[in-house]
Amino acid sequence: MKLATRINSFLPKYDHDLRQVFKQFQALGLTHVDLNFPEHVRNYTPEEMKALLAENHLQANGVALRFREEFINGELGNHDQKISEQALSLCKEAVDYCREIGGEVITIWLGFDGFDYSFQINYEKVWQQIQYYLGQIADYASDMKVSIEYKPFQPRAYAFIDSLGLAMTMVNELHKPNVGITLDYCHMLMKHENPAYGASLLGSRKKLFGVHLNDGYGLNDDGLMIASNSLFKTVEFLYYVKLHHYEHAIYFDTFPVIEDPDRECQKNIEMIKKLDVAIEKIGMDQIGKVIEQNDAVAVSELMMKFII
Ligand SMILES: [Mn+2]
Repeated sequence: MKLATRINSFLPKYDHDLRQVFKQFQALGLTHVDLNFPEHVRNYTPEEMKALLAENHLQANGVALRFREEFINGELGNHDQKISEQALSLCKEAVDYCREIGGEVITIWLGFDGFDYSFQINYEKVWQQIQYYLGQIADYASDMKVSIEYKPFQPRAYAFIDSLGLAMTMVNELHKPNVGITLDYCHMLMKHENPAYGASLLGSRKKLFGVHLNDGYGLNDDGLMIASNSLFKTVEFLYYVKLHHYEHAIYFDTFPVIEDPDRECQKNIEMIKKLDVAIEKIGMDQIGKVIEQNDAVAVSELMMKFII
């Protein structure tokens, strides 16, 4: 199992020093790293980063774009196309960096593309503009995967690509083999989506390019420890992730603020391994048979097997 976690959760404890953080990652048993671009890479050339990863027996899963203040009114879909061009340049730099450190996935979360008011944006124009730029990025990153991470809202009142449905529509209209979707478990709960449903549809279509695992209560991006609130939803989600042989890292997108990040991460690792063993013990085929019955009582019986 390829496992990664949120670097920002560790930085405050380790003097904001990636060297110390990666050492901890290795000690915890993590295998992969997702770097926020540009903030995590600012002080490291690709060669230095590659060496640092190798030193700690870690591999790059990929880089995740982080757009800051200059993009506050939109990134790829900004009304001012000069700003969108800057966003595109940043994405291309991220692609170059990712390639050089041996990463495979460019994750793009368009946090500022969205709207707060009625009549604020021209939806169709923004849709076409975002699609155009995503296409440009996909062509530039033709040897890599470009993955759209969606979130329903925050920081905007409405995100532009806010759901599995819209993300899939964008991917389908783009029709590029290297563009897919990252499912963030908490973001899905915020949209009242069932994470497993998304993993099933995307997995079947070979479009599941990223998994951000965490937990929450649905109203917020809570970033809780995995399986802490919705245990069975997590199990169902992992079942489909396994069923479709998801090949990239599972990234714990959790936000320990009060908790010690090492202990918190250790529990996430223990939990996912335990759940994996439990799924194997019951058996993928057996779970598949229960699904085929379409019987809620049989499902309840299955759930009890997980807690014995
Ligand atoms: Mn995420």
